[in-house]
Amino acid sequence: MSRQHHKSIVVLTGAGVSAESGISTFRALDGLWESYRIEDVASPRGFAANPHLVHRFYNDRRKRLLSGTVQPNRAHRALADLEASFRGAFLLVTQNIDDLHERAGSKNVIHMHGELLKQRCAYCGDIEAATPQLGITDACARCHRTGGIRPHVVWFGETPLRMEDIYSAIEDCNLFIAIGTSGNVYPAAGFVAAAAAVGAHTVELNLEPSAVESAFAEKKYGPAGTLVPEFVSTLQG
Ligand code: BJW
Repeated sequence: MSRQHHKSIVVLTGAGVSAESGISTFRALDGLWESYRIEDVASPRGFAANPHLVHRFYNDRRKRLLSGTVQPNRAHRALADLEASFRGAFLLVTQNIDDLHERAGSKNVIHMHGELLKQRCAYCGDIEAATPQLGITDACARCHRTGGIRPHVVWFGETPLRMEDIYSAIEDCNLFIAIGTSGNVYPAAGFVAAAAAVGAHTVELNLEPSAVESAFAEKKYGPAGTLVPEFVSTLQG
């Protein structure tokens, strides 16, 4: 399959694309949800009940992301190369809140579940670069109220970001590739069905079959750092 056959590509990435960079996934046996209960740290109710715990969860992840030990891997770089060499429309939708796609050179990126390096005021909606350690006494730079500063991430029950742009790109795409995502969380897990419905070729690249594996026309299993450069080279060949 050469890139000449594809006019528009949408790539969806999940935690698996960053696993080889040293960032924990969520649902692995040693994943984040083994140490934390999802509803405690990734829901508005959890934040209301224990903001200290939620701030600590995200502060620790932010510190690690900025520590220097976490760097983009071959999968991030291959996707940036694909975008740079592809002549059609290219959109990278990531569920990840890290900035590794941007550090690798990707340009047209939507962070549908938000960004760890940003903070948002729950009162006025102001979005700013995150301070290293968010806390409950932080004041908003715009409305000056305290207690409303939260990570700029999308928790369960909240609406993912830029959904109209995402669905519009999927409706126009003829190649949809999902990489390193378990297919457990919606609406992202439903994108493959939306892409298949418009006739796009659909590809799953993952360590193991996802929960929505049967919806994909083509699937390859192994580490993203190996699979993604291999697959990208088939598109560039
Ligand atoms: C490798 C690898 C390697 C490892 N190489 N691969 C009942 C039915 C259907 C839906 C619902 C329902 N009840 C409620 C819902 C909706 C709910 C939902 O989906 N719940 C499910 C649990 C059932 N969804 C929501 O609430 C969402 N909002 C919503 O639906 O709003 C309504 C709406 C929809 C559409 C339009 C408008 C409005 C919000 C979801 C928010 C998710 N938030 C989180 C946390 C915040 C960010 C953060 O803290 O980082 O986002 S949860 C967490 O899961 C995080 C991730 O982005 C997300 C997805 O996880 P991901 O990336 O798939 O990671 P894993 O760990 O699950 O999988 C990793 C994969 O990689 C595995 O398969 C490994 O094998 C693989 N892997 N190493 C390649 N080296």
